[in-house]
Amino acid sequence: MFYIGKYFIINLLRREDMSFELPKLGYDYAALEPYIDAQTVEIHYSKHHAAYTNNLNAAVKGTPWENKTIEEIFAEVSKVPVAVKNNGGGYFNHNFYWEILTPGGAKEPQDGLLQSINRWFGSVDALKETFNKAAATRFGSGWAWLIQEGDKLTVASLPNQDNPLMDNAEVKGIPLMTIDVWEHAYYLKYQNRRPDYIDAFWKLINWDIVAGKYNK
Ligand code: MN3
Repeated sequence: MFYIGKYFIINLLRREDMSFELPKLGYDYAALEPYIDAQTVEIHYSKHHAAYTNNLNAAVKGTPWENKTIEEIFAEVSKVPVAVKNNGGGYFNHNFYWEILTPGGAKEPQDGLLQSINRWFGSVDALKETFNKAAATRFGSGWAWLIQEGDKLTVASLPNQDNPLMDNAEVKGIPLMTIDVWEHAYYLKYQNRRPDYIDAFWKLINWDIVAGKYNK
């Protein structure tokens, strides 16, 4: 009985340690109103994001990737089963998306990040124009990204749940900012008006968090 009990407890701890967890939202579902409506946030987080997280845990179970971090999985994503890639991307990308948003908007980028934006795009407005175009013209489902490659900042859109940390991504680098342009991210409020959602997204960017990723 003792050994059975001990074994059971160890297994519970291992599962808890190794599973990917749905991170808590740092705000209420309604906190991004009026730019992103409460129902969209609730469904996006508690259904879509939760499903990617659960499906990722199921997909890595019993595989060589079960005990790896999501970044380690992305570094060799060309070798992993497609369910690990797609759900791993969905898990990471949504963690990232919720993290870089903040209720009520945020101040403009500052200091080193601002200097770098000015250097590579000319101005924050020019970055916005480039980023919005990438997001608006992504055909079908995907994400637009602000990416740091060494010293350089660049903007790209990637399909599906791909991201720039994946070893086989079309554009690689450190992700600084992202927008989800899958229809589930905006359709309830904006229907076919994806550009209006992208414009509204700029009212919610947490530039302090983006700067923290840049400074790394
Ligand atoms: Mn989504």
